[in-house]
Parts: sequence; structure tokens; C-alpha cells
Amino acid sequence: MPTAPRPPHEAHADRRTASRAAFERARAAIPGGVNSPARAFGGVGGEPIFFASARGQHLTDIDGNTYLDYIGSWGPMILGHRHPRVIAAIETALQTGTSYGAPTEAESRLAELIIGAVPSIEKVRMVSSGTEATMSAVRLARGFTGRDKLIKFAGNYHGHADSLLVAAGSSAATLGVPNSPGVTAGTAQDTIVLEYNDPEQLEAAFCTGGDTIAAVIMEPVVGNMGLVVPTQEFLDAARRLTHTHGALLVFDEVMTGFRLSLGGAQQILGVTPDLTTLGKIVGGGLPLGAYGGRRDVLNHVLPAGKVFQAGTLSGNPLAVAAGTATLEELREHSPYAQLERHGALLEQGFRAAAAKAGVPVWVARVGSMMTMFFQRGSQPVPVTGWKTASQSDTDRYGRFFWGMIDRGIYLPCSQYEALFFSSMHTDADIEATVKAAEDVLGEIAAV
Ligand code: KE4
Repeated sequence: MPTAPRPPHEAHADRRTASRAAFERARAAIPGGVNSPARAFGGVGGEPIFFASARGQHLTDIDGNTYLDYIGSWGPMILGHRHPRVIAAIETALQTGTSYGAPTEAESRLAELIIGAVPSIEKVRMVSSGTEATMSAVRLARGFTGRDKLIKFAGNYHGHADSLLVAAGSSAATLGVPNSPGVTAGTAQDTIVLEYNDPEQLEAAFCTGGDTIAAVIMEPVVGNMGLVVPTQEFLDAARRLTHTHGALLVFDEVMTGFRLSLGGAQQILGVTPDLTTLGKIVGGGLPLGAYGGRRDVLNHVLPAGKVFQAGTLSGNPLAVAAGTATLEELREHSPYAQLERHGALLEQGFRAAAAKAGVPVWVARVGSMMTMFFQRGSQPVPVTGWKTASQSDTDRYGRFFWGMIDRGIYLPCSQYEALFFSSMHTDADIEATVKAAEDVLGEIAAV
């Protein structure tokens, strides 16, 4: 009787005994043992790996294993870990103070850098996370328009503000239903959830309730269902319909901002939203988010206007120093051509490896964000939204993930996350990653 293959995460569990013990300890004190569910390995099985240090493109776990990092802290580390310029800026800021609860000129400097880089941003307010940025942008859109309804898209994640933790409703009107306990039906009913890349559905929503819609919020290039690119028709419809009906178009660029170009996704897509939200890279890996956009809209934010938003640590000097150094480095030594070259090599390598192994996949990439969707059929199916992304073979993805871990490659621990790489990754790193993928895909095909 052939024995069932061992779960992939058990193959080399002996290499991660310290992580196992650390996880046991963490679970006694922290819900699920992690401070964010994305780290819990729920999407790939097994237990999370605990890390001790990072430098450049490498991570080192508490068992001493090193990995090539394809998460980069879920996006912020575009320059690699502990970039000398970022570390020096934080150390300098440390010499004068860590928090004032009062304005500093460094915040104005960072605001000016953001305004100079992001096409849609004329004024910007800093907060401490991407969630705060999107939550505040939604409140601002509602305050500016005097309307209640919000349109979002299935498979787009915008942080954990209640009005954004909403799934597509079963009703024809697609009125939202909570997708977390604790989110009230009253909150969810003001969120309409549609299918990404479906301009007809968006048009219909505006036809039935255009004058009640405050905003459309979207990831202009999606990372949170795996990578999904928008069609020009869908982008044009979102821009046209919001303009025509007096709603605001909000690009959530927490992930894509400064990642896909210095001006984010909106710069390469050629569509200018009314509001943009930022996080991750803008803080250089320290806690900082931001929301900005049209001057006439931002002037509604307290104390310039009446829309309330506040934060004790907003514009924190250490986070501002890290973000400023990061944006200045990106501006002065653009990495985007190299990131594009490496992305093309990785994409071609993964595609060829899957084809050689006979494993059906759909590979999507923009710059240094990429996802290889494992598919169940024999022929690749384009992944255009949550309806197609959610058909992925997540078990196979889990096998791929653990096979790559065993070869020292740290990919996102979910099929529904994009991978990221940094300006510190080398040609040799990309080649080694493709070689590892060839090996693992060959093994997977045999299972
Ligand atoms: P934070 O509150 O996690 O800083 O940002 C929320 C957020 C908002 N908008 C987009 C497009 C995002 O991708 C995120 C956060 N992304 C996840 C990874 N998909 C962060 C990882 C985590 O939640 O631990």
C-alpha cells in the first residue's frame, strides 16, 4: 500500500526546531502566536518561521537558516533590509528625539517628496499604517460628498477598517455582508462589493445608485488576491463613472506606491485618482501610512476642514526619517529598470519551469510584484478577478512554498499574495530562484 506523501511542511521540520518552540511560546501570549494573521502560514500549512535578523535580500531565522527574501516585509523593503542610507537616517533622528506630538519640519519634507512623486497628490496627511490611510480616505470621501455608499472589489484588501471588511453579498444588489465577526450589518450595508475587471457591473451599480455613492476604492494593480492587472476598459470605466456621478476614485497604493514606479501604479497606468492611499515603502519599513490627493478634497480634513482624523504618532520622526531616506534613494538611484529586468527573468523562468514540469499555472507580473497561480485544469485560465483567482489549487501552492523554503527561498505564505523582490537581489539570486523552482515543480508534478 503506497504511503501518502508527508505533508510538505514536515519534510525538514528538524531544521526549524527553535521556531517550533518559539511558536509554542508565542501562542500562549499572542492570539494565534502572531501579531498579524498573514504571518500564520494558514494558507500553506505548518507553522510560521521566526526570524532573528535580515540584511539586504536575505533573512536569517532563529535556527540559523538563511533565505532569499521574496516578501520584503510584505512590500516595504524595496531597497533590501537595513539599507545603509535608511539606517543612518534613523540613527540621526534618534539623536534628537523619538516622538514629540508636535509638528516637525521633517514631516513637511516627506510630504513634499510624496507630492513631488505621486501624480494625484497635491496635499497629504500622514498616519501610522495602511489601514489608517484607507479608513481615513473613506471617511474623507464620505465627508466631502455627503454620501454613504462605498464600492470596493472582491479580492481587494484595504486593511481592517470595518467598512472595508465586507464580502460580496448574495443579493442581486451586491450589498455587502460582514466578513468578520464584530463588523455590524449596519456598517456592511453601506459597502457594495463588485467583481474586479467587470466594467458592466460597475456601470450598473452607478446606474442604480450613482447619487448615493461616495467613492470607489480599488487596488490599481491588485496584490491581495495574488497579482491581478486591471484592463484599460475597467480603469477607464472607474474614472469616467466616478467623475460623471460626483463620486471620488480612490487608488489604494499601499502596496503599489513607490513599488511599481516612483509615482506608483497610477504613473504607469496613466489614470489619476482623486485620492491615493500609501503605506509600506513610504515608511521605509517603519510604521507610516498616508492619504492624499486633490487639494480641494484634502482641505476638508480637520483642522483645515471638518472631517475628523487624528493620531498620536502620526508623522513619527523615526518613521519619517526612514521614509524620507527611502524615497530620496529611490529618486536619486532609480531601481525600477533593474527590478523590471529581474522581474522578466523570474517570470520567464517560472513559466518555463512550470511548462517543463507540466504543471498548469497562470503567471501575472508587474515590475517586482508577481504571482504564479497554481491551476486545477489542464490549460491555463487567465486570472482576472476573485472568481478566477479563488479557483487556484492552494494545496499545490503549499507544496511549492515548502519546497522553496527547503531550498532557502522565502515566498509569500499564501497563494493569494504577491511576491516582492528588492534592488539588492542579484542576477545570481534570480537564477538560483528559477533553478529551485524547476526542482520543486518537477517534484510537484510527480505527486
Ligand atoms: P497595513 O494596515 O497592514 O499597514 O495596510 C493595510 C493594507 C492596505 N491596502 C493594501 C493594498 C494592502 O496590501 C494592505 C496590507 N497588505 C498586507 C499584505 N497583503 C499586509 C500584511 C499583513 O496584513 O500582515
